[in-house]
Amino acid sequence: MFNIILFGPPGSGKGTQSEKLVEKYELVHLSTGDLLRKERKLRTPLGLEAQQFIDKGQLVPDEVVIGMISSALDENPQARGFLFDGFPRTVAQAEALDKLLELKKSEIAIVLFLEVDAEELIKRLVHRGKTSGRTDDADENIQRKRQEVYKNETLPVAAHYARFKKVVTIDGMGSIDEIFSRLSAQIEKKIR
Ligand code: B4P
Repeated sequence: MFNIILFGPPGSGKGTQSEKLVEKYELVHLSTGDLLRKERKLRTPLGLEAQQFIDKGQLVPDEVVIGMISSALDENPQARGFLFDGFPRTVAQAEALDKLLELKKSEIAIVLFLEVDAEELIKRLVHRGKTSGRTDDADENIQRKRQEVYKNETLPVAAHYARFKKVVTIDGMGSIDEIFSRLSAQIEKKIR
């Protein structure tokens, strides 16, 4: 299996680039943000609980997202590999993921870290908020809170994988196609 983590702050383009990468490399796309929004739409107890955190710009509790990822891995036994988008977002999630993959005799091959200027992130999210209908996009204060949560809780995940020399930093400024080429070039170096 070839497993990738697409890492970066909220609005860095993880969802946008993931859609293109999973198609090109035939990977299973696992986005915890998408999975949580699906639960909310179905009004499941998990979805309703998660929404309270998402609306405040906070992270959903680790046990909820780890459980979701564990089930998704089991549901795709034939996968050639997984692209993790927006997960792991805490060191506890990263450690849980490493263990789940180890049980499947696999591991993370590469962590692609999208770097984008702080003001550009807010600009993109404000823009997305005009059409997405997402409650966490609606308000600039919530977006600033999400960037703060990212720095405090999510950034240490990069340090976790840097210890294993798995992190590659990618310039996330520019057109969607330019960034896609940069990501693809790094993946191809790893595949060969
Ligand atoms: P996510 O759904 O993961 O979303 P995101 O971080 O907001 O955005 P992403 O980086 O994917 O940006 P996108 O491509 O859309 O998280 C939502 C919430 O769910 C979290 O805040 C949290 O509460 C919860 N959650 C999710 N996973 C969790 C976990 N593991 N643990 C705990 N809680 C969790 O791009 C953004 C915008 O920019 C789009 O409008 C796009 O069109 C635009 N864009 C993209 N690339 C561009 C480019 N190159 N130039 C200009 N615009 C661009």
